[in-house]
Amino acid sequence: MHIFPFELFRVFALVLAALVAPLAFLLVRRRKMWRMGVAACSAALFVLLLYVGLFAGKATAMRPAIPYFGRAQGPFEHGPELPLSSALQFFLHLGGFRQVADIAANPAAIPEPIFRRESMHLTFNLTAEEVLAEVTNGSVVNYWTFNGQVPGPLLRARVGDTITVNLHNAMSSLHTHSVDFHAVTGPGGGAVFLQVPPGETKSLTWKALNPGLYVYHCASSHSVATHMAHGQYGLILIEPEGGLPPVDREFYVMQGEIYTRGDIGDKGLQAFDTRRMLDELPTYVVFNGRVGSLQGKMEARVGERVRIFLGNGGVGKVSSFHVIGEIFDEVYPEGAMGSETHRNVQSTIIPAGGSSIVEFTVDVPGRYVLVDHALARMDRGAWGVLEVKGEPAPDIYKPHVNG
Ligand SMILES: [Cu+2]
Repeated sequence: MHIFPFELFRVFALVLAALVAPLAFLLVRRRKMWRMGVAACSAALFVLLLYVGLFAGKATAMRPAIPYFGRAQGPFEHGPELPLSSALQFFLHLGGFRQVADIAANPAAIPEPIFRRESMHLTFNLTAEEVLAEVTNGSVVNYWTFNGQVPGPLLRARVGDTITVNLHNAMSSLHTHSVDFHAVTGPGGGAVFLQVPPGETKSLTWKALNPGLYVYHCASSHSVATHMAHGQYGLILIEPEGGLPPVDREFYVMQGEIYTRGDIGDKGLQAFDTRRMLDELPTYVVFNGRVGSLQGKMEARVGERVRIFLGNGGVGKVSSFHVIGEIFDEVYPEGAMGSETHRNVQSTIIPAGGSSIVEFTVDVPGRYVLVDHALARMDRGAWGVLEVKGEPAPDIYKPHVNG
């Protein structure tokens, strides 16, 4: 994994130029030292030119998220910017972050359905961990995760269950992390009590009162959005009494955005861009944390019924989820349970911080491409493939060879 810290180099270049320039000025004023003065001037000029040459093309490189004398308008003490000390700590501890070969949650890794009649007490262990991983070939991003994957694991419980969550924050983390479960009834969805500094663990027990498919996410300072834009989100399914109707295949797909100072496909370590996040102009829009994350992991056979648990970590965009060549026989709009489902739907909306469940039977073999139908986002990475194998069905889909 190539993680040369261009961002650090940029900061050093500026600091060096800032130090050398006044030194040069002082030396030139003391005439005896004019040779050294000229040398220092040249050095400052060289550093400045190098800086301009390397970074002037980056449109957002010098734009602060909030103007230098401005103030964020959120309810919290902090704005969305990570403090400079945080950036320095990051580069100093670069070697201490675990490098994850594949950040993507496996879309087929789903806990077993729950059909039991009685409610029970379940325990879920989550670990907040800051890691390094590729968002696409050669582009490395500092992800903040639950359990070292994006999205965090799909958790599955039943309405009426009592759930204990143990949230551990890895020793290598630079930030306090937390979790807000949208399935929790109570202050902060748990986040009020689950603010966990690095190396510590905190626990909360809560009762699942409502069935549905719910987002959980980190809700810690530097704005909640900053933590979510680093990848800290996942889904928890609270099954209704008696469970969901049985299907043949279940998958777990969650959309999210990645904001970097570099542009699409830029190589090396990519610094987080708060301004882009505020402007809601993501560099990448992806399913399960990275470009191509679902490749080779979503398969079904002709005649099988498929269910996809969908979520959207955002942090800025609403997803118009669509499977090219399929019609959703059934949709649980916004992940809601207990009301009527929608039938025969082409695209379903997944709100930022919300969910949806789609079900369909696959009738014709082939490759079915999952997209956000705001289709320019495909080129930012929002696509995946469901591979359907089996016998052709010419009564439904029959290609003709003409001429
Ligand atoms: Cu966090």
